[in-house]
Amino acid sequence: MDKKMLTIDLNSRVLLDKAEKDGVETMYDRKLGFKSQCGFGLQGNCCRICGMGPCRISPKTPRGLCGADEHVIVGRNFARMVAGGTAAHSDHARDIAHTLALSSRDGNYKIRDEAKLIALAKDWDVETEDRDIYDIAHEVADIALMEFGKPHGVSRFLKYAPKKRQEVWKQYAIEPRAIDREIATIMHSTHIGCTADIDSLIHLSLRTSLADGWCGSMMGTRLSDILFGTPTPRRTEANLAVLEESKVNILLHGHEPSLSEMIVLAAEDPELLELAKEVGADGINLAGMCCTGNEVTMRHGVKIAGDFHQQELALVTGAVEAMIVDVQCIFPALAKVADCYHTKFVTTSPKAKITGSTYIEFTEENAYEDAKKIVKEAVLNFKNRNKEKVLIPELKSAATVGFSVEAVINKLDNVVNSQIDPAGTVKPLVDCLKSGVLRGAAAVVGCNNAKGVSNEAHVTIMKELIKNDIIVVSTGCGAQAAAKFGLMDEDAAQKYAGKGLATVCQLVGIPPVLHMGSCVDISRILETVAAVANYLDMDMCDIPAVGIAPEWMSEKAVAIGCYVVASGIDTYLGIMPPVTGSSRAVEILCGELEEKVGAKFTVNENCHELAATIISDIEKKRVHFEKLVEEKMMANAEA
Ligand code: NFS
Repeated sequence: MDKKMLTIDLNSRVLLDKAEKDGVETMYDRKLGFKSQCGFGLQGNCCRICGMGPCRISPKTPRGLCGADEHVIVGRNFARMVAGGTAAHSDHARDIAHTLALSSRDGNYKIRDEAKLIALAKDWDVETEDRDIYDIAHEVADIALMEFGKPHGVSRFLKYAPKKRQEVWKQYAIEPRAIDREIATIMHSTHIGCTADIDSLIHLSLRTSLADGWCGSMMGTRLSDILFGTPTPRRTEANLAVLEESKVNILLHGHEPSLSEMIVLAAEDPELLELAKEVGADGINLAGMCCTGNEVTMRHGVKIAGDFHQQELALVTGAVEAMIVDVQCIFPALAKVADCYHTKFVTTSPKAKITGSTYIEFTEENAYEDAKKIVKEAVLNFKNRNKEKVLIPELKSAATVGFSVEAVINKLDNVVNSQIDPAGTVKPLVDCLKSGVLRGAAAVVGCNNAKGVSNEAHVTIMKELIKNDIIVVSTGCGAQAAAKFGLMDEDAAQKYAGKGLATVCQLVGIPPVLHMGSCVDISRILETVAAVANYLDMDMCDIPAVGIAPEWMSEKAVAIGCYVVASGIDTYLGIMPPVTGSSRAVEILCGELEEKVGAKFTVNENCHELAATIISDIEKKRVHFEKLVEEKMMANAEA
């Protein structure tokens, strides 16, 4: 098989040829090298939880040594994926909370969105009158940090969900308590000799996932907005052609805005710009990958170099002076690829050290100095670039990014309502959904997965949805696919959207696919659906909105899928999770959950079929939604 057929990105194909010539191995070579993947692992019924194993379940050996059957083994493995994902998102939030605790008027980290801080402080009963904003920030940070280990009560963020949804969580006993407690409970319950009941394992998984969506992730997003500013729409460009031959190219890859925000500042430092001149460069060019890329493009318009599957290929351009990473989604293979070029592969976090990298520790206490040191390394490396090895591919697309909940609401509201309600409401969005001009809304999110063709499912599904007047919001590497393929550009609605959506986009001045940020920012999507449901006095499961992860791959994505379903939003996956070893697990996840939480999973690895199912399901959901709307109108008229 030609490995170039494993991606639809033409820049990636050019660089795969170059990698071949340069003798560089990439993920695509490794994929072809694997003849087949382990069937037990794929189905989720290999148990490595205790030292008697691994026990692999088959018709001949239907139980592990302890007697655990396929349902227990699949369920435990699944629950541990949810715990892993929740830990990753939430630990990110914990670091942001610590950063907020360090914020000061004359320090590296300042408060950029005072109104958001004050609102959160009021929600948490923190005194705000006549107090220094930084005192308020520090108290809020302390309360946020308590959310990880508080001994009593449930997440403080649950109250932002519609009342009816909160009732569902209470009734089904999945209100998440402290974040660390939920993760620890899963690790305990899945230890050898604890929970041996698939229903219970999925129940625990949902509760833990809600500690991610409605606590860790939501906290990460809120506190990041407070510290770094709530994103507003801005123009940018996407794909590897954003690298510039004449400049020092620095790639930011990973997840933590506390690092990337400082690198953005350091890259503007006159001293370093002068140094760049001295080494013969025309300046410093920053570009982002994965979720750090999303954070800095949302807030600064920093260009998007590419997505998860392009991290090695970015280095194959031979034009990158430094790849700076912190945590999550970083290929250890980058060390080897960097070795073939002059690129410095700089790791910065004690949580993610990688053999073969240059480790320069970044601490929030010494943030700016650390960031300068890292950028300086990159600038000094410019002179080591081998011009003969440089190939920057040609394609890039323009995009508008930066759609926070506030930005979405204000954009829509300004057109219809500006004189009536300057603060903005979701009414225009609701009206578009009620009238059917927009048939529904879909969040298309998540990673790239080597099980499929890079970007194919994302782009196919998004195009199908917008053609059918379903507005798409996107985060994570899915958002980067949309940006790369022109779906976030000004003319995208005219080119690809159905009449209803195109009209709305033209009127409002938005693309048909809205970039809402990084994966923790899926909490922005939850808040948008919650706001619509609240406005209509409905539950989230009544709204014609769906979640889709066409190319998901990480444990974080499993946690996200679970909390989106637990929030009442039907979720569609383009890659089968490792649960097919248990018929009961599939029955619950893809069926029974609907009775309990009002939503379920649907999986189809054929992206065309998946898109068709989603569109028809949204139309079915509309029948229910329109009936509810009508009932409410009649009730109002009678009253
Ligand atoms: Ni999300 Fe971000 Fe990308 Fe997937 Fe990785 S970057 S947190 S996990 S690969 S979307």
